[in-house]
Amino acid sequence: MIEELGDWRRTHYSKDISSKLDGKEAIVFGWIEDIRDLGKITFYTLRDKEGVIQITVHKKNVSKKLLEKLSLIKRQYAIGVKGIIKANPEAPKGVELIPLEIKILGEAIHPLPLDPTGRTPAELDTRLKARILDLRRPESRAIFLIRHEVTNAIRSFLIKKGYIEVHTPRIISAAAEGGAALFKINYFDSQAYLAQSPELYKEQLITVFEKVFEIGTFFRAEETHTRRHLNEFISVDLEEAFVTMNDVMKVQEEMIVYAISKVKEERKEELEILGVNLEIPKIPFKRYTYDEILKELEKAGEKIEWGNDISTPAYRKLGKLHLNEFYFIIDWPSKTRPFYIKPKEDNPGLSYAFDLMYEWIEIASGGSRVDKKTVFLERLKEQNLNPNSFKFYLDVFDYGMPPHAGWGLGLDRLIMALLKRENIREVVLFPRDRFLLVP
Ligand code: AMO
Repeated sequence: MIEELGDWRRTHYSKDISSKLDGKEAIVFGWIEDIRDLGKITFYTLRDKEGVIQITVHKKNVSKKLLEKLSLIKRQYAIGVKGIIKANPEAPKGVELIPLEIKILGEAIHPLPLDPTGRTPAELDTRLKARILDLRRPESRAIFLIRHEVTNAIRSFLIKKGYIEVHTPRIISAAAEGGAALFKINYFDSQAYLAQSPELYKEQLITVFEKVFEIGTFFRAEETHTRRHLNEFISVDLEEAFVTMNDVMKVQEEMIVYAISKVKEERKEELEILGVNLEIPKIPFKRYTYDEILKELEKAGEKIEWGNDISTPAYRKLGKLHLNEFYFIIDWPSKTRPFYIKPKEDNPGLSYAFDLMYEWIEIASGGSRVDKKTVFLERLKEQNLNPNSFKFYLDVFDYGMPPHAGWGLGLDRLIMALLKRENIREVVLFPRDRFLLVP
């Protein structure tokens, strides 16, 4: 028996109901989290987006009609309650709502596929299948409220620093991050791809706006199934004209410190629910050269040939040596980096590239960019890429390309690191990997 909302509108969120409002009437909406029937009295815990309020029913004081309706209610029903606020030192937060009238607005089937109170623990796989119920668990909700805070802090920090927010295309004609990991799509009579990053668009845009950023979804057709890779992820991208890698690394570390301090200020309750003690890292973050990291790894028994990328087991080892630490790895061999990264003028085997790490996880990468057409063409050749595919970008070199630098930061990975979650899927609402396309 589902009712209409009619002219009922919320007067208070749960958090606004206090003992000071004793005797006042209120309309609240939400989901029934818990029901405790003690015989003469029944307690309902109603949850809305701000918290919980206790609805207390003294059966002998309630009309038969209301009692009948109350008897239909089960956990996770969406309901509205019109009632009188009552101060009661024994109730949670010293206040409860005594119902006069209720509306059942949405029913829930039982048994539920997942216990949204989290009292019956479930594996991540099961949780992701019933994700919307899982998101009602206090821990899941806390993760996404913190994620919202971080995104908000990043955006306002960058805007305050004079960066312009842009939106680049998701449907593109050529790879910017290496051909292997592209999703192909049919685009009318031709073939197109889902963008892996905004790289070559943000680089063009600095010739107009000088300082740009984008927060958006990007796609990688990687088949690897790991705890830190998804096929769809959110990247925070930044690009700036007339600066070098060191300048944008500074922006990045300051932005992270700002976001962490905002979370500490605004989301104490959520951090407590997650049992996370966030520390504000000191800046500047440490900078290690690729060579220094190789030496450190060798000492720890992990030999990497110079010129190779760092393997996952080696990263794992690094994580143990850099506990609780954000750090940069700089001066990467050019051949390990994409074609748009600038080789050093005096030593082209090395590049102006950096990665930001947290323990063993790469959070971001970036660098100074190739700003000369001849060098760009050479880099394409080195990486066996066809210059015709990049004509749209090569043209920009003929319109006044300044020196520039930038980075891309995986938002999901940053949240994972800050909240010490083991699996990236925990911090993404509806993660996409090879095996997860639904929900
Ligand atoms: P890169 O390919 O290193 O660089 O990506 C930047 C950051 O994005 C995140 N990331 C991912 N997160 C989850 N799942 C994935 N499959 C995934 N792939 C990448 C990581 C990574 O550090 N254009 C450059 C950036 C730049 O130079 O501006 C780029 O895309 O946190």
